[in-house]
Amino acid sequence: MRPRPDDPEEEWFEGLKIPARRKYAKRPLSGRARVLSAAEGNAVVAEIYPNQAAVRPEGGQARVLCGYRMAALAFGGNSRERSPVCVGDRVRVEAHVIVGRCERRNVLMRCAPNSRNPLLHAVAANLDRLVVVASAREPDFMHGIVDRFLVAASAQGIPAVLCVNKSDLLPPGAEKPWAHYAAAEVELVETSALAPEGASALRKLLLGKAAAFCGHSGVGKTSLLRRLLGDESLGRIGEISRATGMGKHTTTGAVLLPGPEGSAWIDTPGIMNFALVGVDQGALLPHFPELKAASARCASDCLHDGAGCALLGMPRYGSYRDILGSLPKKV
Ligand SMILES: Nc1nc2c(ncn2[C@@H]2O[C@H](COP(=O)(O)OP(=O)(O)O)[C@@H](O)[C@H]2O)c(=O)[nH]1
Ligand SMILES: [Mg+2]
Ligand SMILES: [Zn+2]
Repeated sequence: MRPRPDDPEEEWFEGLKIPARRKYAKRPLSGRARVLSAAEGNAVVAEIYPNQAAVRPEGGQARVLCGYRMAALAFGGNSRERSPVCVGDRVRVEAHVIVGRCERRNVLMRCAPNSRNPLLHAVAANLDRLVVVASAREPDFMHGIVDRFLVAASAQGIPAVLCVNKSDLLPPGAEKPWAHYAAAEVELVETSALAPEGASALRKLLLGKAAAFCGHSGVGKTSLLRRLLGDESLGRIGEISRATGMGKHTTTGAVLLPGPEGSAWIDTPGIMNFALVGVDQGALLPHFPELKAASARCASDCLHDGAGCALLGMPRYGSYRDILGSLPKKV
């Protein structure tokens, strides 16, 4: 089966080789399917294909292609997820079949748009850091998707790094509309994937950690990973405008790339719109820590929507209001 582009908001690439589906031995289902404990896992999912996944067995660097045993995974997983496992998932593999998924420490989840039945899309699981990548120029810094990723990270308890890339394109003395993120309990780094040492501060933050790189297309996620890993052949760069239609060999998914000192760095395709899952209106404010702190100065019945509110005029207030308007009252 070829991948079906049911999500046109993602990048699509031509020319990618999807491995031919191999035959998997049918093995009887032993015991009741359940979510496994971390100790029962023996591999980590590196990439998802239709009906298959590439995994990295514990301690090894090699990728192994596996099938799923759906019956085993369906019980433990959420039936609304568009694939039974995601990149970063710890799994149990037996004879080239994923027979179980371990509990997740955390998961970056979004609602996949444009499906007749909205599906949950687990982008990556078990992260030590979420690297939210934006660019200083080309495209100009945009806070909308940055704040959505920061909320998703905060809601899952994943420490976030805001990486503003393409710093080489910023004229000296230019205004930095991201400077205020230092107050938002976010680690802030400026990088240039083009300069030899342009990503060294980021590298220090991520060494030995599991980290997913997220953000709009074209901000330089793949270029940064090439720089960090010293591998110029990795991934696909700058193919944003060549998005193609149906029927091509394409992939949409995240890819786990093993790095130095046990680092597991995950490249993700650009997502135009990151729809939050599992956060309702009442739970949003704490995910904007600097707004939450300022709200102590509001009247106790303040709805943070107009005159007299202490949050008015703060840098991320507009962003907070935008996201609030997109969330359900209760989940
Ligand atoms: N000037 C400059 N260009 C960059 C930088 N990083 C990436 N690019 C360019 O931006 C384009 C998109 O990069 P890519 O890594 O594919 O972005 P991704 O979609 O986020 O993975 C490519 O043409 C890159 O060469 C940077 O730090 N500075
Ligand atoms: Mg990329
Ligand atoms: Zn208020």
